[in-house]
Amino acid sequence: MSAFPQTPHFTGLNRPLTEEYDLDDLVVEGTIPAEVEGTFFRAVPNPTFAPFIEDPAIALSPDGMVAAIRFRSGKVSAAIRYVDTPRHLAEKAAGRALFGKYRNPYTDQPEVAGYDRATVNTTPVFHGGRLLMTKEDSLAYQVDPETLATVGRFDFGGRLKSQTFTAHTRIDGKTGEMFFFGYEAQGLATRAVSYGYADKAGNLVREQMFEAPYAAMMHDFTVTENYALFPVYPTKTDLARLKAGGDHWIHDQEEHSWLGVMPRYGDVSEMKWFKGPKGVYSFHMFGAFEDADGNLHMDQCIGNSALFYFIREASGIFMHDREVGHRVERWTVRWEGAAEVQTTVAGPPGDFPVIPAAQQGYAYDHAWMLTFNPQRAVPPVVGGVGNALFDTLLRIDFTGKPPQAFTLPPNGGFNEPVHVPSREPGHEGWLLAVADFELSPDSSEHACLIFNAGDLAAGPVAKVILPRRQRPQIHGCWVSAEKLATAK
Ligand code: V55
Ligand code: FE
Repeated sequence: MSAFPQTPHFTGLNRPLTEEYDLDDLVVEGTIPAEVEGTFFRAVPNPTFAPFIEDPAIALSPDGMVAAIRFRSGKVSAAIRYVDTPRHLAEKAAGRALFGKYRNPYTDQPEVAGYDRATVNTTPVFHGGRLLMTKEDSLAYQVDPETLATVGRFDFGGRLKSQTFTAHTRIDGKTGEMFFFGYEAQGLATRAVSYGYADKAGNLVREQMFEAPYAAMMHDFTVTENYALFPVYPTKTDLARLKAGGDHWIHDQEEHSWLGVMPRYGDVSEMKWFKGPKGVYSFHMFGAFEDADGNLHMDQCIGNSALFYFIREASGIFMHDREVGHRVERWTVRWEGAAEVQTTVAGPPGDFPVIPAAQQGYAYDHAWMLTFNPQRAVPPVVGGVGNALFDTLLRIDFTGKPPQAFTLPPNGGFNEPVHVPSREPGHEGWLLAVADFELSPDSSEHACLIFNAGDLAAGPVAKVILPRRQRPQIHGCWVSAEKLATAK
């Protein structure tokens, strides 16, 4: 096995994990709230073999692993497993990397020509009794929530036409329907976007195809009670570039962003395109909602260029992270109104926005996200896709109340939190987040911290010690014990 490059993508907190494991009876400091009963699933990409080709976007390509932290009657256990995709199994059998650059099959070894390149390394989703591991460049894979064993590729029993399935579905907080999309849905670099939804039980109801203004990285989308909103930002792909062995993504600073809006149960022929600002990018939206005056509002973590430095560099955009102008921004449109989005700054720099699951599709007045403490002078801990972990968990209030925050010690970084609702009226529930602490270049500590979601400044109410190494997480999801009992 060849050695991993000694770059930040493969060293420190990002150094590869070499085991799968199950651990019982974890040590807990403090008291786990009785309402925290269920499983916290996390997508934790892990590079199994050293790459054989230079790739600026290598950080997006590691094999999908799923990590579970299970809370059962005050006892906590943890597990981590690979998703056994054909790609992972082929490389494991060969004992070396066979797949080349991020989303470029023209750079693969000849023996895997035509293979499913899925890594499903981005988001665990639980819907209709199924745990799905997802990534936007492929279909999802179903995983057994109890054993974490891979069930297989998921396409609604052969009914899905799209070749891709987003890592950001939206599950309506009232109806339980899952809305989803897939871009490059008819093959590499196609403008085709699939839009569909499944009923509460997980049955596909409808799937349609539409064309995006250009073939772009459409990472997330939103729904309101009556509309589906598809943001398109100018990080673009191109088939000729891929065939020449080039990079999947080049950011076009001079191109407009767009917001496609259609009735969520309607026909794609009803889509209206609203023009947005030039050159901006957002990975993640908080959510979207309709107000009493017929406006549609969508809140997002946005910046003035591609948000990953490696995509900016590959695009010839030499902009330091400080110059990107990260912020929370609200986009507002009216179905019958002007053909441009109105923008309003609505919060600080940061990412990984979370709203209560019950508010998905409906108005929310507060949310949580990760950010950097602006008072801190030391550089962030190196880790994760962007090589910089957020040090602060933040509650932001859209009604004008001041934010609340909790900052880790200087060697710590947060992964995306999950929200656990409370049954107590007026209680904002609980937030669970894994914190990674760097001790030295080759040692680290990890813990799952539990906060009262309405009182972050009080610090964690409980801390679960994770005694073995973790991998930096992309996204996570919380599945209550009640929902786990519906698993198929
Ligand atoms: C992101 C992550 C991805 C990806 C595209 O966090 C975007 C953003 C881990 O994979 O493929
Ligand atoms: Fe994401």
